[in-house]
Amino acid sequence: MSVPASVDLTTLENELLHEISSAGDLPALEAVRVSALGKKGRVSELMSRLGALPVEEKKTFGAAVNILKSAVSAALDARKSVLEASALNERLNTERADVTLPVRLGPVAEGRIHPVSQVLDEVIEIFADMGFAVAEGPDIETDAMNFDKLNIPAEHPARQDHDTFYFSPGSDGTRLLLRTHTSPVQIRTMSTQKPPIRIIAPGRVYRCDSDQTHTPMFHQIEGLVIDETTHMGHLKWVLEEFCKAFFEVDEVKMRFRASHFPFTEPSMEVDIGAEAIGKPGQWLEILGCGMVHPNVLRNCGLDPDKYQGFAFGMGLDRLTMLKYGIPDLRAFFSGDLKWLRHYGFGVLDVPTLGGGLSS
Ligand code: 2U9
Repeated sequence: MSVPASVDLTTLENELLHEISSAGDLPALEAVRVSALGKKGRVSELMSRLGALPVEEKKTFGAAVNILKSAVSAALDARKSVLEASALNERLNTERADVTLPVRLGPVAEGRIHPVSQVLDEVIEIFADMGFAVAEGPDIETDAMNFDKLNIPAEHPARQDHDTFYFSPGSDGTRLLLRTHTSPVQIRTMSTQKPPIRIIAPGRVYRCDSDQTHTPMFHQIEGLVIDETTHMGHLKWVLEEFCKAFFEVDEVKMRFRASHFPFTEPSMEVDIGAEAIGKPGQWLEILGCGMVHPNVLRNCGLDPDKYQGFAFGMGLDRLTMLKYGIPDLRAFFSGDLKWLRHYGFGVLDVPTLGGGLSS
């Protein structure tokens, strides 16, 4: 292969120098550079043809292409300096620093902790102080973990109350579901750990229910204590200590009403005197609880003649609304920044018992 006579280096140089001087901004100049000196650029193409030339021609043509390349490079550099200077001038002329503007706070001061996260941290802090560990489990569960082991067999009416979201059955016929309560976490704990057990299980739960006071996903916190001599006196003491610490009051009136849950026997619902949130004369239902049903203990491999204990459950979202006077549950999940700025907590306001939970 030889260099065609039509390759006129002077014409090419003139063309390229013209393109360089016409480039109006830095991206346009870069495009010219690539089209001339890039791997497949017009000057680089010439270089790649050198190898095919006879020795004498190679020398003269090679030298000429090198001169062209240097001229183009120098022109590119010069134009780049001019364009950079004018870009800087343009910014200096148009951008202004207004030193009278208020200082921006930055992410740590401006970010907000969601009230439910804040209340979760408060509750964990209170129970940690009483020796409870935090246990967690999967949101997707089996029928066995969510219902059967909790003494809620297939035909049990409580299954209807739970408005369960089911997945399509797998090839082996098993149906997974979104947990309707965090109780499977306690089942998993009792099945794998030897008592004494003292845990709280916070997390998201799901029920196919949506109106002013129900959302399809909400937050629960449940607790479980299992030991050889645990009794209802312990249950009442733990819950009273919790309520006093959570509502940040010295005394709290509590009312235990008989109730029924398949997984506890006896079972109770607990109301507190609404003085705790500044509404004297009223009662507020805040949680359910009971002594763990012997069937549940057996289902987890524990001997009910040796071990016993209590469990309780409460809705974190409801606790949050009560403590912080937030009226609308649905706003919790709407992602509205205005709402979060109003009801949210400072990133550094970490709740501690010593420093005050919410101050
Ligand atoms: C095991 C054994 C027993 C957890 C309990 C309640 C009572 C209860 C509700 C409160 C408001 C659910 O969010 S809510 O709608 N919960 O009333 N929960 S006893 O009992 C258990 C859990 C696990 C193994």
